[in-house]
Amino acid sequence: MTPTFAVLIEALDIAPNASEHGYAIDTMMEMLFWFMLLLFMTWGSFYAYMLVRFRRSKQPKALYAGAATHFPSKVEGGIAVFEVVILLSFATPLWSLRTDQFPTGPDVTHLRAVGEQFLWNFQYTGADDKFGKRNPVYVTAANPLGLDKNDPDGADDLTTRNEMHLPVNKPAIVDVMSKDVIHDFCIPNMRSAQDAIPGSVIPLWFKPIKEGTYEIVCAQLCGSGHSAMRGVLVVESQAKYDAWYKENYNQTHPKSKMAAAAATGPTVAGN
Ligand SMILES: [Cu+2]
Repeated sequence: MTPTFAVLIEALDIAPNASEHGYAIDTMMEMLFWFMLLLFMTWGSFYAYMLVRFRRSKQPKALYAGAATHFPSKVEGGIAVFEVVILLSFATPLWSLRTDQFPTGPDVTHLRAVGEQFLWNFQYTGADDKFGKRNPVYVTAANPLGLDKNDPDGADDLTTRNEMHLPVNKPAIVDVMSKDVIHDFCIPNMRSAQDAIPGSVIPLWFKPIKEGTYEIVCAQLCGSGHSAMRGVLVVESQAKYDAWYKENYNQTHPKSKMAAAAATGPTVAGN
């Protein structure tokens, strides 16, 4: 397991990390926290020292000439350089690792998360790793994503509402989208969040490393039902995941319905 230096975050057990990259994020967050505490204490002590050092009885008359040396400006310059180094050598490479280098291969689960006031729709690609086409004209209460039921790429797709499952220890790519307003697909335990912006498809990826049930929330104020916009992520063994997929697939693709659709020619099934 990846080592973590996030002592405080681990000890407080708030939204325990369950993703592979989460320890790096926790470590960075906590490092910054301790660094800020150090800065606060340093500047706080400096302030207290100044109050005592320049108290009225010792320094009755103010000096109007200002600083006599360039030392403070050099310190400020040094801090600015240090911050640029932090940004370019730590933050930017970590960001590029998350946004440019996506996992590939047969182990990857690929799905869409489509925000809607006020729930999350999910669409899994199935074995062919291809999403079935969507078209707004097919959107109905029974087909909220507007899937084109005649598209062969979509034949093995599974759609769910507010329920997402993933096999443990395998990477997942989630294409985050929205049907209406700006939402934010956020799974605190996976240390993952991404704005869902109408008209955009923005992928994020993570690798769950602990089995369990985790909360999916909307992290952008998106309307009156925003706080109710919650889903669950179930991370389980590959066998359990496969069984869940099959069971839900059979429920949403009843054989009789498919046969009827095939017999009557191209119609929009599921209306
Ligand atoms: Cu929302």
